[in-house]
Amino acid sequence: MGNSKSGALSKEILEDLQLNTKFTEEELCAWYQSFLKECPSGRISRKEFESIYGKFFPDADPKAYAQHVFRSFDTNSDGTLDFKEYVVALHMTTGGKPTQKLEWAFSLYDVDGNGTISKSEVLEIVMAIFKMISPEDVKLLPDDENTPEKRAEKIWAYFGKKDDDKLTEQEFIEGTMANKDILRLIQFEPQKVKEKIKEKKP
Ligand SMILES: [Ca+2]
Ligand SMILES: [Ca+2]
Repeated sequence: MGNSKSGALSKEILEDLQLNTKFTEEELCAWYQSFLKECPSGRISRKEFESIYGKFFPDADPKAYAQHVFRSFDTNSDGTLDFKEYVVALHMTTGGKPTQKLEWAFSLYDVDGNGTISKSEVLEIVMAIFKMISPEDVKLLPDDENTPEKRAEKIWAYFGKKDDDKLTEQEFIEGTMANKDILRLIQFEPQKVKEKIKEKKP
């Protein structure tokens, strides 16, 4: 309650984060200080999040994808990211176990949050991903995955689902773990992005 400006992490949040992530108390405290410097309110709004994303992808249109990522991180659905949500998100997307990453990917693809993924939800996320792929890179994609529709179709076929079927979280995680192709198709290859960011640095 309004203690976000006190400059210290509450013991409760600290213990919770240490339990659920690999970060140490020192790391978390230092991180919290820089988080407060960037976000004095202690919360990141959707707009702020979008603009951070925009800086990383100046040549693309990451708005749609950023909105989906924001939704998947905003676990209490209050329209802002607090420090805890932010750290858990970073942990899941960067340092967590493969299953944690896939749990996060499931929540990303479950656009309406009803606990299952439909084919149209797959298409919606794939469309957002495509807005971030440069036209030159799209040209390099195999013929059966070079449009959002084809790519969504391919993902859905891998799971062996009919058009009106739904994917449960377990099916999604098991299927993705068992098939590297699905894993490649559902994600926005961050490796490529990292290489690009490196290239751009003088
Ligand atoms: Ca929130
Ligand atoms: Ca859903």
